[in-house]
Amino acid sequence: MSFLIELKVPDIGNVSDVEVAEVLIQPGDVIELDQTIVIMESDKATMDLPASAAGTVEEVKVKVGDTVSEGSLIATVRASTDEVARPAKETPESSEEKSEPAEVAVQPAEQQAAAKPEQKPQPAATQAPPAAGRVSSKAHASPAVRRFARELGVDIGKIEQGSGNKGRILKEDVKKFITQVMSSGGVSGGGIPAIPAVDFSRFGDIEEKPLSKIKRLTGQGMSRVWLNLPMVTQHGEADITEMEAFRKSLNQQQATDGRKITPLAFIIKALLAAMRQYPQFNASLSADGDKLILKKYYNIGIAVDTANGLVVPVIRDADQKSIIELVDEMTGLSDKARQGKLLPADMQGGCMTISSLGGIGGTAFTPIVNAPEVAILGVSRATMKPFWNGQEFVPRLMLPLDLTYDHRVIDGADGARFVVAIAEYLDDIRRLLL
Ligand code: CAO
Repeated sequence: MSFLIELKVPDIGNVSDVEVAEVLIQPGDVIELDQTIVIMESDKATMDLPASAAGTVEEVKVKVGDTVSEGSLIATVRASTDEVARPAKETPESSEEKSEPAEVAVQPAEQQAAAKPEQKPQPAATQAPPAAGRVSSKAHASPAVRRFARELGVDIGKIEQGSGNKGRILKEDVKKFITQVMSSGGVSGGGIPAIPAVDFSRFGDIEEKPLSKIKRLTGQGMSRVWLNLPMVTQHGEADITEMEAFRKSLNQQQATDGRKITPLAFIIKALLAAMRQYPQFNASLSADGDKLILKKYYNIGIAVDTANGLVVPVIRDADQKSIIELVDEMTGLSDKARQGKLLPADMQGGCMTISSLGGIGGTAFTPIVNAPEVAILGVSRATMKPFWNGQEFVPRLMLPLDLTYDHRVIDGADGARFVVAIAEYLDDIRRLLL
């Protein structure tokens, strides 16, 4: 004979509207008596709610974030007669404050269940894997340790073995877990498994070379962005045939007092014009993700390749600078970068970054957004291409543009419009005067 049992929140003292912090069961789970099924969190304490009956979970009635009080239905469990729990005195285990023991509201199912033919609880043959982010119910840890882990964003289910009695997970184990994850590349969150260590010397001679501080910090920053931002790269092309003719003539005529003007100065101008046209690109998402912070200033970061690694000095108020002034500032900043003389202030306050690989080569790439900026413009090497003008193919110098954007802020259509706008400004730089 089987019964449907309702697992309810018992008397938890004078506390009501307690938040469900973790749900450790799902339909089909076979649970044991006293197994923690839900963790609740009040202002003052974390409480484990133990199962007052063993059996197979039929329905889970709460989810994380719900508020519950005494009598709230947590789940229904199907149990056979011999499994039906003691309607015992039980109370949620509190990590910080003890509630008075209370009667658990175990309601042996509706009498109709008794009338049903005997049915043993079936262990779910194909149990669903735990949902992403769900804490393993196998983790053996006190509520205080669970809360500690939760506050640090650690999925306690990922800690295989605790160092406490009978493998109980202690705070030290949580700290050790974090250290391990951090030292394997600083990648945490989402419980991403580390890349296994390999002894490469087994396969041939090797040499170990410590990473520069810049490279290590860049690596951490890139991993953080990669894990936090849903990024899309929009590719485009600008016809810079006329722009390049003008730029080269400037350089040839020594019109710039010996300065070498590269395409980058014009690309900065075109980017600024597009940012003015589409202000959502000159913005950052607030830390809570609820607001877009639109900036009224225009600071452009330029990725500079140095012997020690990548750095991104910032040209402040770039919108107020002429082509010559931009060239001077870029030259000054990239020299400073390559001599390792940039100050932290030189690299702060950027609104959008340009990563130009045009001097090196390549046809396209997918740069990573320099968050909290919302987009980055990648530039590859311009090449001559046959362009169909409606009547014939003509040779045009085409500049590849790769815009990576944070898809939480920028829609695909806006991404495409933005690239088209930059291309139009570069196609005909007279538009920059408008
Ligand atoms: N297409 C064709 N030629 C280009 C070009 C392009 N898109 N961009 C630059 N060039 C040419 C320049 O005109 C110059 O030609 P000359 O030698 O004939 O005068 C040559 O390439 C070298 O330019 P440059 O790279 O020295 O100068 P720049 O202003 O274009 O770039 C800087 C300056 C600091 C951005 C660059 O030196 C640099 O460090 N780039 C690497 C950035 C990087 O590592 N990005 C990756 C970051 S990961 O996302």
